[in-house]
Amino acid sequence: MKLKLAAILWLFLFTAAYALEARAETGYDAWLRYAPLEKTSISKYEDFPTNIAVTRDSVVLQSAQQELIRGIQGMLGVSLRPVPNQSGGRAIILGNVKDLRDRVPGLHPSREVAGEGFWLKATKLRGFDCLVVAGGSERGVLYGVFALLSKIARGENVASLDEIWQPYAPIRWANQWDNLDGSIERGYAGRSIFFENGNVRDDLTRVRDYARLLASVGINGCAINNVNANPRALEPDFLPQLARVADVFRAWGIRLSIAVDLSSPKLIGGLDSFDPLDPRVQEWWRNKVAQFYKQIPDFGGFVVKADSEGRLGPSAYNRTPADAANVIARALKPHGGIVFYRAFVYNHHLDWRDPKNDRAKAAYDNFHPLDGQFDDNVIIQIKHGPIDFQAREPVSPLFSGLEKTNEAIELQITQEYTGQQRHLCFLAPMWTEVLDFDMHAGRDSTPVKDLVSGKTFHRPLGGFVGIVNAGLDTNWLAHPLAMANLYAFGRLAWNPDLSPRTIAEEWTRLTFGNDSLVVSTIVNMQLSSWPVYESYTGPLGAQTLTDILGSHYGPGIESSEENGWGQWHRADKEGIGMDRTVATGTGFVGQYRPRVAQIYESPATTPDELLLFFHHASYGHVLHSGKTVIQHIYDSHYEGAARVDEFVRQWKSLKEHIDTARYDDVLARLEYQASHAIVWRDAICNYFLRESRIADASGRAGHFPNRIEAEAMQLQGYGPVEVTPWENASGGKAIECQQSQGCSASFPFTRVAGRYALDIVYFDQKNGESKFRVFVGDKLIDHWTADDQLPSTKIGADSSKRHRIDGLELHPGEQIRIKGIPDRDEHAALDYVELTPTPK
Ligand code: GCW
Repeated sequence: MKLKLAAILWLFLFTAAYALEARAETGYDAWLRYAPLEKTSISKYEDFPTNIAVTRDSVVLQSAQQELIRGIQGMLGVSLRPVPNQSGGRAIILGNVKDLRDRVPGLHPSREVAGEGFWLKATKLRGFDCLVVAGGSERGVLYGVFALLSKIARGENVASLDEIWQPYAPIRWANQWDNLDGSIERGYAGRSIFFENGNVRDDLTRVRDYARLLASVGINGCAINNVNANPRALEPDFLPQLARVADVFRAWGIRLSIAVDLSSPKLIGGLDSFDPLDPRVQEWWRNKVAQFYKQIPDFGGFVVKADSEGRLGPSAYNRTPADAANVIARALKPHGGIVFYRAFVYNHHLDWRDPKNDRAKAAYDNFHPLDGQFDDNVIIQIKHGPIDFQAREPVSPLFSGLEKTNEAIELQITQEYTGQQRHLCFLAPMWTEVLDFDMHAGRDSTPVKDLVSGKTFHRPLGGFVGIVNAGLDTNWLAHPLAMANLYAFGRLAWNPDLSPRTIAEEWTRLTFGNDSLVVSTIVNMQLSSWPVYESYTGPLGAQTLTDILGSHYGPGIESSEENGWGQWHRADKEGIGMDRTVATGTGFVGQYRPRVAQIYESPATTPDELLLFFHHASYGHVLHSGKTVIQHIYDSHYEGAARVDEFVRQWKSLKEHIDTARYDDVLARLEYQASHAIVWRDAICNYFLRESRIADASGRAGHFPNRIEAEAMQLQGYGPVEVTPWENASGGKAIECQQSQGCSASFPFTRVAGRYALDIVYFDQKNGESKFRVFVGDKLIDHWTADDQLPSTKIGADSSKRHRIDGLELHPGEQIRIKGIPDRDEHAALDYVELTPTPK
């Protein structure tokens, strides 16, 4: 059949399909949906090749070929016909550059296509319009195929393609923090796709599809277990199980790696020591590694977390991280393996009373003195900031503290401190800020991206590691919009010069289609989401003011203080922030190169958003913005919460433009986020109002005219309880029901007659499913079950939730009654209600 005719037929079918909304969108396919192209785009591909040829047979090239067939079938409705290469006709030809050069005379890229790079070239071969996907290697071909498919999905013209792309850095790795029992540390999207009950899962379908997703954005390696490593991962009987994962990964060009416990020689190896300088220990690692490569010839290597958060390390024998890293590196070297040694080494029993102590200094203090002592197949894996993935941190000074050592930047895709995939927080803007930051480590500019990729100091290895923690949830990361972070990580690791806007736009088009309203709305939401999240959770570089000792989720302002963990902000009655200057503080600023240190040493030159990271400022201190610190805290929290409401409105404008399943899912999440942003806002504003005793110039903080506290209602069965910390519930109190038949809280409506939104703020713990019913007079107007899995078994900010009843017609004198029925350890607790007139 002529393609033009086929195209017309497909056009017809697509329109019909769209009308019926035939595609079930679960999010499983993420950005690789290959949905039928929109009418406006499909005509661009009328002359698209119908044949496909591959220069040689290999598992990676087979994946590339199958992917192309699948994608073109989905988007253009054309079944590409596999043909032997050189057979003529309009074909897509896949192969590595060398093979193609031999077979297709006259095919010369304008510059070298090396390693994992690729060349996409539209050209005439034997008189036929062809598309060549040429890779510097088989992986390069695979990446080229994904790039080509992405262009088509986004409706780009491919008729005159001639593009060469090279990855910025060789290391583009994902890390998963999966435990062998199937749980995931800081995982927010279900259980492990790799492990269950101490073993690798039997069914590795999800692993295959995950590998495909990773490969599609150029990720070439993955460590699959928690860095808090279970030594069992090194047991001989576990190895064949790991080999099964490696087999699945291999087809997508992903190298497998695992995290190891440095004390394994002692824990499982039968030795009485794990001293890296003990020859028996060295021998143990050599043998262990040799066993690995027997079963997994392309094994990637090991990730090491040692002397950190209770993990044993070389300090047990007075040895250095270099001693420890090198013993493993030397075992791996003959096989081509790598050690990722994490720089996240710090003392979590720091004395908080000593104003000179500073956790931020740890990575540099531990690793800078060892520069030059690490073997060439060791990479120091450095978290992007000196503390721990906060809503805002400066860049780690260690990036410019190593010149003769390979390094990689560790970015966190799993949103541990940035809303745990319940809040929208697109991290590409944060990451590009970090990657573009000039560390002034040489005569010319030395942005972080050049330091980590090895360009600045000509290192053989280096690049990017992203902590993902994808799970068994159908859509991988729970929040449908959170997948943009995984996509962005891969794209930035490939090309950190891409702008967050470009990345967000690519992702949105691939994930939701090319409808311009959808694209512009989602891109704008994504791009503002990090500043918005920051504005209600972590002002002016004070870091995420969250519960440091528990969930790392809701507010927990004092939890970081007076303990050894060192995430201190030092708020008191006069001011807030840590003095990290050389002159009067901890001296952390001195770890930066002089031109950077100069910026941070003085509040006058420190940017507002990092002021409290570097300086202790009084509440009355005037920022560059012209506001005082305290007024900034009030304003940013009120503005931030209002901006989340704006997200809800923006999203609602897409109702007719997005499939129902994803539309509803995101809407529910945004509405929840809007309510949780208020919990954050109130906790932080009320806390600092009490501390500073300085009123909010706009009169908002501490005043809630539409609010009725639950403890002030007429209670039947319910009793008041104190909430700790006090600022995490309205008025510091809530009410709980201890009787199984249920309790009631009522209040009379006393305002003018009209339509109102009634917000009921209650607590939804994960250890029970209480039921709520709302009556006006005797009439039941709404009911629901508190069955969410928020990260808490107690009442407080983490479990706070809002149920909204909209457009409620109310008259003075009417009695509103909320009935709560407890379940197990959840006591149907209520915080307050708020009545807001509904605009006509
Ligand atoms: O941010 C902290 C997390 C830990 C994590 C640790 C690390 C895997 O709270 O859960 O442990 O960082 O990066 O090692």
